[in-house]
Amino acid sequence: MRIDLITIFPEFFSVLDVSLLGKARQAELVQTRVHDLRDYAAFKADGSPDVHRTVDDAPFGGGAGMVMKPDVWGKAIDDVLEPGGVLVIPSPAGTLFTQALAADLATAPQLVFACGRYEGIDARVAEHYAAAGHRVLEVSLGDYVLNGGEVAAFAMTEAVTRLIPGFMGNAQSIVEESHADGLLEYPSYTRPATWRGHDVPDILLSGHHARIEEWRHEQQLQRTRTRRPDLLPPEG
Ligand code: 6GU
Repeated sequence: MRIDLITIFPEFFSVLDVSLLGKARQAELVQTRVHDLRDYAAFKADGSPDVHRTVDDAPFGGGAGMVMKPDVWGKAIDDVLEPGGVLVIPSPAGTLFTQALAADLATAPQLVFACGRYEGIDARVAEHYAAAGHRVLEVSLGDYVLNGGEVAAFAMTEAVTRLIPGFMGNAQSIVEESHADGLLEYPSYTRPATWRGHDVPDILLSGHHARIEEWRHEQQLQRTRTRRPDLLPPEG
């Protein structure tokens, strides 16, 4: 898989080297490339030089903040988006990013993350690449606001790349982890069996594997009921 990240803050993605992603890159399962959006802002839409390398402008219709220019984004995306590539636009106004979407994106040949500031990229950019036959997704991490798409793109990159077959050492840990089965993960314990007066639940020391599995499933349900009832099917 190839992942392209387009941003006005390319330094942001230097952490790609030190995260888990480093292993996948060594194994050549994923190739990441970071592009500076301002490299595509050397000329204005009319072809004249832009010494300021402007990437945004005031919104039509008025209002607060600035909107990122479609001509600059168009040049950048034209340069990196390949046939079959998925264009992902992180946005607090997008649909929710889920484990199911991460698993879906893990099978794509290319992901291009267009990281804009939170006021957004001119809406015609998404429209244009969808009309050109690309899969275009505007995706949000959750119900809170970040300054820009970079942190969100990084989170999505990590969620997707760890699902690429061959990336994780232990495939079973993917099957068992939170959200894979729609429930939160059960609590985990290791030695010592007593720590600062807190004991590990007896059942885990019993050696009864079937009962341990049953207990863990009950813990998953209990946790999900109290912490994330929205994940459970409606009662009745
Ligand atoms: Cl994808 N972008 C921004 N700017 N804020 C967010 C987000 C994305 N997801 C949650 N908050």
